[in-house]
Amino acid sequence: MSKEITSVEYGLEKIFEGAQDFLPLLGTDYVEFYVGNAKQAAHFYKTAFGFQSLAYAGLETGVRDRASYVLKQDKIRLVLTTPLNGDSPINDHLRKHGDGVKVVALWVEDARQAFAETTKRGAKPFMEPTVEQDEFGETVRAGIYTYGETVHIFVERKNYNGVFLPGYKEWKSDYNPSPVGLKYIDHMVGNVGWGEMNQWVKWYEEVMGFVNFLSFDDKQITTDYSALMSKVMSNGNGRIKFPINEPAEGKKKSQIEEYLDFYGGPGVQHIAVATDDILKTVSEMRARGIEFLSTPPQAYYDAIPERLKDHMSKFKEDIRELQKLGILIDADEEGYLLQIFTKPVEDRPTLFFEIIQRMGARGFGAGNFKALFESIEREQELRGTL
Ligand code: TYF
Ligand code: FE
Repeated sequence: MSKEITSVEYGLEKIFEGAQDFLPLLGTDYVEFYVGNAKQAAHFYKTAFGFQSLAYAGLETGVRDRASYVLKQDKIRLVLTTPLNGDSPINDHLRKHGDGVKVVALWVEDARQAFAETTKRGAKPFMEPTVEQDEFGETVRAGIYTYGETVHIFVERKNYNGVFLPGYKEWKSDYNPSPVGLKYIDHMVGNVGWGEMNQWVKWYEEVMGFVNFLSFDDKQITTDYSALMSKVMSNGNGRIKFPINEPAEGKKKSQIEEYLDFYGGPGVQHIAVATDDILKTVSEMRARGIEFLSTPPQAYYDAIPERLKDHMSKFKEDIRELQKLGILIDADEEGYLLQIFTKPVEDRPTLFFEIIQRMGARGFGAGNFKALFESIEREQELRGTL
């Protein structure tokens, strides 16, 4: 993984002076999903999301209890893991949550130190510091629990030259659909239970040294039904951003409550991935079968020039093209952003993806919340969960 920092991240360094550096994070290392059938899930993420085959561990490589497929697209690495027998504890996770994110792995210089600093501050251990090695070198990993059964694993890969981690073999496939332009993970959002948002905000502050740099209360983001509150946590260099949502009381059932019911508790709600050509990325994904939330009404697009104001002169995209694909547009002081949300990618209405293109803006599309939540409510209506 390169240490390249985007201009967005440079700007954030000034804002996050308040963050503490007892846990320096270099970036997201990988995201691991527990799934019912990793072979088929890998095919889906290759075909529809344009990921490339990278590495594999399973029976053929001497691993007896699980199979893991590692996929890559630019800086993003996904690991899809499935249990190989009924005794595996991964089954308990699957029974409870269905397919979903188990591990948000963070790249560090020193995994032992990351584990020591965070557990000292109250983190519940998931995995003691563990050295793994093969002919390509050595890695150290250690893990802690965050919300629900989700974990953070700290990955120290010093001079490791293998394709992913020790124990994995290079996965060469004859089936290689082209990438769709996904570049890096912009943010990953967690849903937590009623009244639990502030304790997780405090946890990220105290245990991880993060800062709360943006908050959305229920008045800003309550439509007729889909009430929630959200606080965005960031590490000191701004590379890692974790918004945390909790349900709020609305006229009908909050989308966050729907998630909690079907996931069986707190977990990762969405993964936002950055592209620098959202028109191309989204048309590719649509052509490959990915379903996105419904397009907002004409009035939403009519209001765009007014919303963009001074940024309109810099605005390069054709609003009609964006509308055709259902892409949302928002602006803040620093620039604008383009974003769109998939429908959940499992049968349970749980995890979904966001595709985002930042044109200077550092926000999260607050101006789109109303249109977005109305689209989500239309889906909830169809599911009978409103
Ligand atoms: O990450 C965010 O905050 C935006 C907005 O259920 C958002 O992507 C917030 C809640 C939600 C979907 C999107
Ligand atoms: Fe988001």
